[in-house]
Parts: sequence; structure tokens; C-alpha cells
Amino acid sequence: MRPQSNTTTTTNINTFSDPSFSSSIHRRITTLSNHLLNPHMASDNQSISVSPTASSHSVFAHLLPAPEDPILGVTVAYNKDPSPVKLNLGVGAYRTEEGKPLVLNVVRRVEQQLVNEASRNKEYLPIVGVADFNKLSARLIFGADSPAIQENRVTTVQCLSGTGSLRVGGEFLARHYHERTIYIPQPTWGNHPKIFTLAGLSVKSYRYYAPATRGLDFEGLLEDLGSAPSGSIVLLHACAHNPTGVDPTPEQWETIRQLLRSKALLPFFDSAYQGFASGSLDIDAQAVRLFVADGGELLLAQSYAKNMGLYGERVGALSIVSKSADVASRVESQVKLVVRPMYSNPPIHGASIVAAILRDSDLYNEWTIELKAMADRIITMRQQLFDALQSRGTPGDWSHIIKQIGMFTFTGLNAEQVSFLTKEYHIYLTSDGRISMAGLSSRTVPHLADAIHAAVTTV
Ligand code: KET
Repeated sequence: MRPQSNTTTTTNINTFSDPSFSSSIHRRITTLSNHLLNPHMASDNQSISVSPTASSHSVFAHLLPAPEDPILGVTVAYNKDPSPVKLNLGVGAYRTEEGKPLVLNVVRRVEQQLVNEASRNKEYLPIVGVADFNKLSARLIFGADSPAIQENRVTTVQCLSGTGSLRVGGEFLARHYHERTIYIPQPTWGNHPKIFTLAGLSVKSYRYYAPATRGLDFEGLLEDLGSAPSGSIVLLHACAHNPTGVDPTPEQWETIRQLLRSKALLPFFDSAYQGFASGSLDIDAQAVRLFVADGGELLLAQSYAKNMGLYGERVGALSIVSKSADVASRVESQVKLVVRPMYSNPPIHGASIVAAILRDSDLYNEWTIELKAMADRIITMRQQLFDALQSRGTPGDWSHIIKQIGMFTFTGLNAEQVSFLTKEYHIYLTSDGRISMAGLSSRTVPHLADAIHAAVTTV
């Protein structure tokens, strides 16, 4: 069929009428047809070699099977267990009294509204994400009256939940900050060392938890951060420390702030549980606000996975507080250079839900009520588990269950006792003895208490 005449086809016609081009095409077609009809007849210099990928040997044959993730792997094991009494207390994900995942009513309502808005489209977001989401997220954590926000000293970039925000922040620091060492608490969320190492930072730890008291090792913390080289980065859990459930008191936070500022250490807050520690968004932001109020610089990774139940939507933000509006805008331009080659720009849906809730005072109030209900249910579970162990006369002091804060109890069970719980009682938790209190219900507390009692009396 003769092609239509337009510029492109004219070029094609000219190309095909070029004798050298048409003879090269002819040669290749002949080679290909010879090979297909009888591969042995193809002459040596025209044969199509068999690619190594077509052989039976895999180029990945040398790979060793990687271990499952210490936290998410617990869910993998749980899913394989056919027992009807199995209980997943591994991952920090909220469950209802019926043991079901929860989508907040306010989230469902906003999602309906978003779906019905015909004017919405699926265009790419800017590299920094939904502008309103960023503004409102900064206000949520720093406070609406924060001087840093009023002075335009805050750069906020929508990222892929808390993990993505930490990673982008880590890479930004590895590229542009003069000191490449980050101090993380011992213990901390298991993903922290991997995130920061892969971001290009060197990871060291500072003492945080005293197993003997099941409380904060405040002396150890001050000593370790006091001897960190000036300028080092310090990872701090904004509230509801994971996995210990132990937070500094407001007075201890003030001492930590003075130490960091006097040594020019750079704070990097991880805020994954705002609202889950006390039930109040403002109270849980107090430590962060203390550090912003002194006019100093800091980074903050924020997640809406837990407090809005948006786990799989991957909604979060990285905020960087700088000394001036001018620096903040240059910081933003450089953060964009980190994001663009990594994932280009963030997803729309989850951030639109958050922005809609934070923008509207009725929706916001509804959210705070649902959030408080989640936090309260966890506190009730703490009391019920403590009472159940008391009534069984389980040896040991279990008061840390009601003293610890947030989603987790750091039980003090050792790795053998944990594997006993899993093998004998089908209760799944991380090997460090952390249990997600949000995965418990009044119905399952007795089963867990029986298991803990058996573990500490027999293992
Ligand atoms: N920081 C902390 C302290 C944290 O516990 C988590 C998640 C995150 C950040 C990241 O959450 P994201 O979903 O990226 O916003 N912790 C729970 C889930 C997990 O391990 O991924 C957990 O510890 O069970």
C-alpha cells in the first residue's frame, strides 16, 4: 500500500529509495529468514548467536535466598499459619476489637467526595507533591502559629510515607551536609540503619534504653551524644518511641535540646505516631516544637500511615526547617533533585485525602475523635494485659506494660520465649519481644497472658 504523502512518509520513501539502505535491509531479512528456516545453513559471519539469557543457566543463579524482613516477615509467617487461634502482634498496624483493619469513617467520606469530583484528574503532581498537603502537614506538626512557618523557613515535600521521607532526607544530607554521621537510638525501628546507610550516611548509635529499669537510659544518652563529633546528625523519635514505648519527659527533652544545640548537632525527627502517644496531636508534637522554637535548624519525617490509617497509601512528608526563607527555597530546589531521579513525583490519592481532612475544621475534628478512640483502645489493652498477668501471678514486674507509650510494648521477653509463643500459642511478634498493642483485643488478651505466663515460667 502506498503511504500518504506527508513529511514523515516522504522521508521514508526517500530512505527506501536509498540503494545502500535497501541493500542493508535486504541482507538482514535474508539472514533472518535463513536462520528461521534452517539455522545450520546461515553462514558464519551472518549467523544470529544464541544469547546467554536463552540458555538454561540463570544469570542470577549465584543469589542466596535473602532473609525475610524482621518486622514485615512476621506477617508473612503469620499468613502461612492455618491455626484458628493465631494472633499477629508483629507489625504496628491498628486493628479493631474484632481484630479487623480499620479505615477511618472520615477517610471513607472524603474518598467518596474525591471520587465524585468530576473536575479531578490524574495528571502528574509537581515533584514536591500536593502544595496544600505540604502546607497543612507543616502546620500539623509545627503548630499553626509556628514562627518558622510564618517566616517561610520551612520546606515541606510530600514523600512516600515516613520511610520515603527519611530516605529523601538522608540522601539530601549525604549530598549537601558537611557531616555524614547519623546517630540513631539503641534500640530503634529496624529499618533506620538500612535507610540511612543506603542514603549514603554512616550510622552510629547512642544509648537510649535501660533494660534493667525498662526505662530511658538518660545518662547514657547524654554521655553518647555529648561525645558525638560536633555537627553530627541525631535521629530522634518525635513521640511513642519504637520499639521501647519509652519517651523522655518534657524536662529531659529540654536538656536534650540544649545539648544538641550547644554542640551544633543536627536533629532529624521521625514522627510516625503523632496522636498515638497521648491521643492529642498537639501534645505529641511538643518535643518537635521545642526544637523549632529556638530558631535552630532541623529535619522531620512525617507519616500518616498510623494516625490516619493510610498505611498502604504511602502518605508522608519531609520538612526541613532552615535559618531563613532564602535558604529554605534553595533547600527545596535541591530536594527536588533528589526526588526526580528516584520516583519522579509522589502519588495523588492519599495526599488529597489528608489535605481535605486538614483543610476542613469539621473533618479535622472528626479525625481527632477517631484518632483518640484508637489511642484509648490501645491504653485499655495495656490495662487488660497487665491485669491478666497480675491475676495469673506471672512472675516479674509487668508495670512497664501500662507505663510505656504508643503502639508497642517492649515486653522484655527474650528470643527463645518469643519463639515459644509462636510455636506453642501461634502468637506472632518480632524477635526483640516487641508486641503491637494495637493488634490485641479483649477477646485475645487471655490467650496472650496464658502464653506469656507459660513462657516466663517454663522457658
Ligand atoms: N518510623 C518509625 C519509627 C516507624 O515505626 C515506622 C513504621 C516508620 C517510620 C515508617 O512507616 P511508613 O509506613 O513508611 O510511614 N513502623 C511499623 C511498620 C514497618 O515496620 O514498616 C512497625 O514498626 O511495625
